Amino acid sequence: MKERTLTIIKPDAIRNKSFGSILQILLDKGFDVLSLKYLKLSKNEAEGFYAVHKDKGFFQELIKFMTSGPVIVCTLERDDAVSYLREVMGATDPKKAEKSTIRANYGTDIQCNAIHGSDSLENAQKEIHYFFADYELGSFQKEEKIVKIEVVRPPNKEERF
Ligand code: RTP
Ligand code: MG
Repeated sequence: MKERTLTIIKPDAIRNKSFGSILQILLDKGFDVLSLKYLKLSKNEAEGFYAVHKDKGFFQELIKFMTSGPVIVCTLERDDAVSYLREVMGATDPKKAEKSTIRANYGTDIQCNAIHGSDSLENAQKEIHYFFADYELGSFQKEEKIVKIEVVRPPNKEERF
């Protein structure tokens, strides 16, 4: 069944320029992007978002990390989006993540692990609305039916320069 989930491409993946590859992986895995923002979280916003971890020993470090630079926040849609995104992301600690996962390939350590994904359908709803109003969530399929989309081939490397 189609579900929506929230992902955040974290500051480490923006800094090391892997965010383009990560977005492409998500598209290749069949996720539709319903909304996307490039923003820098304030301390308050990061603390609110990760409030569930406020009593954990790593909380202050997590907030410092998540506010250390811009992030990309996206609403994704796909069959079984919540659990499938977690599978594609891999374990929290990139060293323990399955080989082909995003965190194994683009994460550095248990904190700088490149990507966030909602951990339940209920939290996905809350997290999506933490960043996006209903009117900002494009309906991918509906728009496809009414708008004739002309697919233009992107230029290859030689043509671009
Ligand atoms: P996320 O919420 O970002 O998708 O990550 P997760 O579910 O895999 O892991 P969670 O336990 O929810 O932890 C949230 C984020 O906090 C940082 N973290 N640091 N230093 C540490 O021991 C530690 N543990 C967690 C990571 O950035 C983790 O993704
Ligand atoms: Mg989590």
